[in-house]
Amino acid sequence: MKKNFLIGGALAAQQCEGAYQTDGKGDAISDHLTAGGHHSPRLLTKTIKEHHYYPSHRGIEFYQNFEEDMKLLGELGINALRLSISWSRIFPNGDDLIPNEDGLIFYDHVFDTCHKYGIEPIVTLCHNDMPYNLTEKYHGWYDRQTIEFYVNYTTTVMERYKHKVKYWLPFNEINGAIIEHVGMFMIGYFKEIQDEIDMHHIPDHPDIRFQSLHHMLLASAKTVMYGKKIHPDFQFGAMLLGMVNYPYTCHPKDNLLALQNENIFVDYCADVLIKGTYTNIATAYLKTHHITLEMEQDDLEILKKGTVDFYSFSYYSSTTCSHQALTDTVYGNLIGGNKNPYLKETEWNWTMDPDGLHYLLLKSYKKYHIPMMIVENGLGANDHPDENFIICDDYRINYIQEHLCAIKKAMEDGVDVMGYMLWGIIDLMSASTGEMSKRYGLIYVDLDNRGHGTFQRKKKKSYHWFQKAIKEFINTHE
Ligand code: BGP
Repeated sequence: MKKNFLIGGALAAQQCEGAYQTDGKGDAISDHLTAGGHHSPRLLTKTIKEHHYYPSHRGIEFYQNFEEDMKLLGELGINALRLSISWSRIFPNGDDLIPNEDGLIFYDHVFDTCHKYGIEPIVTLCHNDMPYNLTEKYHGWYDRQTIEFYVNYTTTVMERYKHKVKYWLPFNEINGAIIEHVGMFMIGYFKEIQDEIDMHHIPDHPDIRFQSLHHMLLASAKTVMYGKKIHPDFQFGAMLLGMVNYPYTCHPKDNLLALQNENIFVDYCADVLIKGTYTNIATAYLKTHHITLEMEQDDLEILKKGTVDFYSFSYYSSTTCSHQALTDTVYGNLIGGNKNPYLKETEWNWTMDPDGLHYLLLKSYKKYHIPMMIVENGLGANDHPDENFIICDDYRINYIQEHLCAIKKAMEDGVDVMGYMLWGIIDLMSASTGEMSKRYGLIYVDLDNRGHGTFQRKKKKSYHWFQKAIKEFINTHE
């Protein structure tokens, strides 16, 4: 392994910071999402309603506690931490001309604290969130003007933190925009919502989704282009929702379907971000679906110039697909599929498949030949502290161990892996359900699904295990 292998954790602003409307922060989409559950959807509400609970408003109070949290992460021995900047903390309305200095100061402190503990920040500029005002006034990413608002924001923060941050991810899971209905949430297009709606069932318009995605891809490319001018050492990553979608049987039609799914769901974006081009397969897909992208003259040139340096992705689980209608299904990260009889599932019905990670690394590296970074992976599980407040999360240890092992195997196969970030290294609320009980962390946070608790932090068994595992992983592979 290379000496500079990055190993650490990942967080997202809206799932941990809290501090709603504090120090000039504007409303973000996430602030309008109610708490849901495993089988009850989160609602997106146009206004903030008293009878609903909005978990992002307090998060885990990372905003107030980040120094204590970073100290725990420093002791853990990680050398990198992926976190996101809340766009609406910097530009409260999105279209403001001048940034909010208090917001900028907060992240100055966060990044300084990272460096104090020898932790390299990896910064997501937009983690499925945007200032709420942009959704009202511009229908999110559908309006081309949003590109300029975003670029104004990204250049502001890249200029401000150019001596503190080297690794940047312009968007989280940008290919989420390709998923029917969910993609409408990802692009922030809420025009038809009267009052409130299940966030995963916003009326779908493929033409609007793909046009908005084009704007996001352009915004990413422009950010890379300007970023390289701000500091030539900046490293930018594509950040994709990593999907392994096996054919359910060896029926040729299942195999073909799996390939077609992957071509569009993952490679449509990966090809633009990494190779700077819409491939024939992408344009043929648009044509068959009667979608015509509106482009300006230099759009394709911008995409070509603003390609990224590394391929990063989230990976939690795999699914299967069948050309026949099957009823036995599983959930997964934003998309589910057919159940795989060979694999076990988590309490939230996400399939556990470390071999899938090995497979994905091999396949994506062979396709793109740029360094790979796993920027999200982990197990969402209910933890049950005993009467002495001890948390024995062996299930989480097993999960992480098996996935680290899969990474090692991929590296032995020749894949250039540059880092591994454990999702939700400190317990935070779930993005899909808004629950606190779906915990990923090595550090427990005393908080329940309705926001009750002391917010006290406590190291779990997995914390102590990971502390050793990091050293072992780095030593055995140097
Ligand atoms: C990804 C998101 C993260 C995170 C993760 C786990 O899609 O980028 O923000 O939340 O999924 O999902 P969940 O929190 O729904 O368990």
